[in-house]
Amino acid sequence: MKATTLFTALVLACGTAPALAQHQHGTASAGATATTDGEIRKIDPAKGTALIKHGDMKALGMGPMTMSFKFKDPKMAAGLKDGDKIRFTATMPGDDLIVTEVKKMP
Ligand SMILES: [Cu+2]
Repeated sequence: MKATTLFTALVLACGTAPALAQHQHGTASAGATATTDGEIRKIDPAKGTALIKHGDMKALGMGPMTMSFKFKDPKMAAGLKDGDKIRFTATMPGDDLIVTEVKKMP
């Protein structure tokens, strides 16, 4: 019975791992992209960056959170402003999250 108890403990330990891993940004495989809904919290058109509250991005190893993204082309930030609802695609070639496509939602 001791072995069963240990097994159960291991299963429980593994079961909690995904929740702890939610804010790690190192689990995406090369070339992975994720498309999700988001809301622009703070956009910086000059730098081509934006703080975005985003939904699930499982392919990039992330749950919903608010974080900073870089636009692939700073021109993509044109026409977007704080508070805008968007649908966007991002990839993570290195340490930075890069927005490759963005569409403003009505
Ligand atoms: Cu994130």
